[in-house]
Amino acid sequence: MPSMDATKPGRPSISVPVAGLIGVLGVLAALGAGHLVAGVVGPSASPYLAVGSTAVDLTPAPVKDFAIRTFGTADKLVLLGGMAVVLLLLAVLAGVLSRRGALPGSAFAVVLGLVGVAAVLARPDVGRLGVFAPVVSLVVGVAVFRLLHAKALAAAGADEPSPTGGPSRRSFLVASGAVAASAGIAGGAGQLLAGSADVEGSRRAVGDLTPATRAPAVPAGADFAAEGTPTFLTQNRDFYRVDTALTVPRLRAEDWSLRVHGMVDRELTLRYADLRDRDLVERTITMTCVSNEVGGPYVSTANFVGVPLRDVLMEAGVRPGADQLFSTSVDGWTAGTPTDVVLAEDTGALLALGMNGEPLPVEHGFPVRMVVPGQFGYVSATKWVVDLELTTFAARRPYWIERGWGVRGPIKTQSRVDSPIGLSTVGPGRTVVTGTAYAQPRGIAKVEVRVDGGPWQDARLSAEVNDSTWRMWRVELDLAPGGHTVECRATDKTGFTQPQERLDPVPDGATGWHSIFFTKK
Ligand SMILES: Nc1nc2c(c(=O)[nH]1)N[C@H]1C(S)=C(S)[C@@H](COP(=O)(O)O)O[C@H]1N2
Ligand SMILES: [Mo]
Repeated sequence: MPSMDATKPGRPSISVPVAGLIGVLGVLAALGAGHLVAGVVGPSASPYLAVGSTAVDLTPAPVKDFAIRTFGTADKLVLLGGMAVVLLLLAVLAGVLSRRGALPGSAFAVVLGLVGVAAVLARPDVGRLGVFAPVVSLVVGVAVFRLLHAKALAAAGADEPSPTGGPSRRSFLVASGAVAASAGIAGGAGQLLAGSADVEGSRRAVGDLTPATRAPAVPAGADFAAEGTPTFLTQNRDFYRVDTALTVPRLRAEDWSLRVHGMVDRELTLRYADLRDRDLVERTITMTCVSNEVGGPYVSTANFVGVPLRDVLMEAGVRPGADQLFSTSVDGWTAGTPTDVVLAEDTGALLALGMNGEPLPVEHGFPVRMVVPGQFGYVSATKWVVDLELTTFAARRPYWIERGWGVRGPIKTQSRVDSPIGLSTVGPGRTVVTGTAYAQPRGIAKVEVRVDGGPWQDARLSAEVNDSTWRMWRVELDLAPGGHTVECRATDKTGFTQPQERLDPVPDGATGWHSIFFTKK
């Protein structure tokens, strides 16, 4: 058995070029598979793109500015190209380190895969299914690397007659070719599936959405953020998000249009540029979700910039009897808003393009969404809106109404305790209790607090902004050491006080007093 003797001095080892090639093919297979799955579950789930986007996010501003100055609109290509070079070098290195055993390369493939998973999970614009892309990528990367490695090792160990002639060498070459071809095809297919729509590029190209009419500046003292309430304006990345989209609809501004039709005098079709070119108005609005439990988190505030929805409906000419404004999003979700609410001048409903100084984030409805102060989101806040039909409540039933929620969704007067946090322990001395109240569009007139079922006492309200926004409150209490329950209740400017009766969010919003229990040292 001469071959046994030949391999005696050491275990078989793969030649350097072949080892490097295996590393590269493993990475290509991983990327191709990930890109293909991303084509189905959402382009931003592609591990390569997600890592790239994360890199962009993490890049310090001066470097970003330099890149934009130097490479202009090619900055993204430069980044992706640079990533490719780094990745290939690492892949070659991992391959070469695996000349005898597959462990180093396998470990590299796992680490790379986990980086992809982390990057995809960190993307705000990836739907729940998105994580499949990097997971498939990881599995394929490891499997392909190990498969090719085993074949190459077999070929290296076999004493075969000619350099390319032996069956194990042929098997390796065939497998390598197949991997290279499949990776290319998978990546290309993923790209085709995702379409060539570059939504982030489109969003960046929008530029400044400077309003002709600015919202009054939020005064100092509009929140008690230092003492536990949210900040008055919610940063876009912290703004609550509720939608049915498994993957966020990706619609470029230049591809967007809005049809206004139904019971109107003349149909309108508006393009993004049509809205952009108008005098934009800015409004500070608190949005609220009907599915909030008492004390729940689905309430946030932003400066929205857009076109008054009322103006658009007036141009179309709403026919008498059209009591429902039926809006549809590009992904088919629908909402029905009372027409009289939208047409009332003081409502301030918007077709919003911007949010807190930037174009709408994709997950908050880019390019255009509706925002109707005073109405829960499910009856009014259609993101990615593409169709407005004037109709009647009798004629059409929107998405959540079909699923048992109320036809009408005015926001209910609510309040919650933000600090102390329930079940926490607070230190000695006076106890500061803060919280949030809202009753858009009526506005908050009063918030009362009581401890352990005692008498109600008035809380101090934060500086007022407008009646379509939330209002923070604060009290200082002298409490004995031990456990305490704090409750709050708000009264709106119509004189209506939030009722004690606990009702579920279904069908049209929860009621009841928020109460928290905490311990004082
Ligand atoms: N297209 C679409 N728009 C939608 C929804 C949705 O599921 N799809 N959800 C609505 C609901 S229930 C709420 S509360 C608000 C939330 O908006 P946000 O995610 O920007 O906070 O969007 C509304 N607009
Ligand atoms: Mo909602």
